[in-house]
Parts: sequence; C-alpha cells; structure tokens
Amino acid sequence: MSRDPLPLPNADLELTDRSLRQVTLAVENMGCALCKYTVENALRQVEGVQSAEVDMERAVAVVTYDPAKVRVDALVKAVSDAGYPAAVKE
Ligand SMILES: [Cu+2]
Repeated sequence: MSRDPLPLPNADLELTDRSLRQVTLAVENMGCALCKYTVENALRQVEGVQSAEVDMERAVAVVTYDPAKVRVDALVKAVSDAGYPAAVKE
C-alpha cells in the first residue's frame, strides 16, 4: 500500500497505486438510494475490491480492484447475486 501524503492534482482521475485497476459495470434495476447502498456494499465485501462507487444517473458502478486478488467475473457475480443484473460496460 502506498502512503503518499500529497494527493496528485488529478488524483480523482489517476490511480495512485499502479497495481490496481478500475472497471465500470453497467447495473440494471437500481431505483433508489438503498439500491445504491446494496450494490456498493456487495462490491466492497469482495476481497480485493478497494473501492466501489455507484452512479445512479448512469446506472453504473465504478470499481477499483486488485487484479491479483479478484477477477472482474467475481465483481459482476457479486452485483448479480445481490439482485441487480450486471455486465462490464464497454
Ligand atoms: Cu432501491
């Protein structure tokens, strides 16, 4: 884990830890704040997930994960198992 105390100017656009990857999942059937919470929570409980943020307007979940610990398939499955059909967004 890197502990750089100085955020990069574009830290929100850059992954500070190069071993991590980011994927955007298209998520169906999210209708309210509880859905957002449920999907984010399902993803955050998967080992290897560093962060998960749902954007309700775009109907997506943006997930930052460690590819050495978890595969994208498992992220899709975690969301689907929580009741929200999901797929990797191209
Ligand atoms: Cu809901």
